[in-house]
Amino acid sequence: MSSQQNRPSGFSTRAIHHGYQAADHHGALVPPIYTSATYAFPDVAYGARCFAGTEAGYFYSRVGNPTLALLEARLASLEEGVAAVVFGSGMGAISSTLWSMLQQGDEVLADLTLYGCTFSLLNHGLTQFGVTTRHIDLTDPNQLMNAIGPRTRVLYFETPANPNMRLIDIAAVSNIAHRAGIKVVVDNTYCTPYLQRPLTLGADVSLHSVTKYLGGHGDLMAGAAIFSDAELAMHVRVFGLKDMTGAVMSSQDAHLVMRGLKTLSLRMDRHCQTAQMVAELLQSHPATERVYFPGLPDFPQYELARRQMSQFGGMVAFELRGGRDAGIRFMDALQLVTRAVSLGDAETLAQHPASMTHATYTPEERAAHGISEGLVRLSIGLEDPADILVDVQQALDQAQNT
Ligand code: 3LM
Repeated sequence: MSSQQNRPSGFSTRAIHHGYQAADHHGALVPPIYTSATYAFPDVAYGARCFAGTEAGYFYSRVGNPTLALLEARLASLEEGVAAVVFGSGMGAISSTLWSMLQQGDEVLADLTLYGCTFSLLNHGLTQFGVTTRHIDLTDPNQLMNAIGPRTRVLYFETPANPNMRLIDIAAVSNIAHRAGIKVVVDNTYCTPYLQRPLTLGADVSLHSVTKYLGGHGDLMAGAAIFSDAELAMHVRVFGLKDMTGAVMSSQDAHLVMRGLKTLSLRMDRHCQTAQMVAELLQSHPATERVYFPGLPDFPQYELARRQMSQFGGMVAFELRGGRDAGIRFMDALQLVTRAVSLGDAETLAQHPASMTHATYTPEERAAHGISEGLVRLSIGLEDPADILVDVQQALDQAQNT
């Protein structure tokens, strides 16, 4: 959307307005929710053209729906992509996209650390169909140069990675991958397009668990893929989503996501500010051994974070002296902070990756992939910062004293 004098609208304005004109909908301020699964054809020839792809109309909501289409246009605008496809969950987005991009015999190169279910999809799921994955340390782009093989088709990573906050230099690795003809797929869930736009740095696909910050209220499951190439987006829609996974988002959930997007920038500013305070508290407390937060000046990739992200995010991970037992004592002592997986909600959440989100790795795999058994992960919420800090402080004190 552009406003007066063709000045491009800012991020928050597009998150609220992009793609919708109330005048086209009886003046309704909030876009309608189209719940219809199917669509009436004026005649048989029209329906046949829809199925042949020569007519742009809607014909079945697994392939396209006006409410989902508005959300897709908004996400494409926010990520600065050319097209987006939404899904019923983040895993729906990831699996539909990868299923569409890979064939038997192909190889994925992935960073060492990935969200647990993505790791399982790559190492236990796609392997059943002859697609293999090799994990390399992508924090060193030189490793990529030497690792690309004749079967490599896709480079896949998260930045920051769930749960240990490794950062990958999107521009550097995309450059190397593209010279070898390899597509770059980035999971941008932790940042959202408000903090980081992978497509502008050279990636081909930016993926989201929309369940997290984009929805923002812990009340829906959804996913999205945003593309720099309209042809790939169409292939993922009409093959990956329509024929392979069927992981379609409901239009009621699309409505809730658009409601969440209206406050995305406000929420992210607050998540980031409070996370910085919590990370600094953790770092200054004698109970902690190590804190992983890109906004701490001694974070090993602090400079990359400043270059690639507009703020440092709302996720913090740390290890306590005393390892796993101390971490569990800390979590069990929390009173305000909720013990739960997921992230990006208004509520501050604490979870233990080794026994929860990353239980899909064996203990040996976790050790090899940089996920320690004592790691605790916090998703910093929107409560009053002082209340979060007091709770974290008292739980740290208790973890240390036992
Ligand atoms: C979690 N993560 O607590 P859905 N990509 C990333 C993610 O963090 C996730 C997905 C994709 C968590 C969920 S663990 C059982 C709970 C970086 C999800 C998958 O399918 O929408 O859950 O997204 O870290």
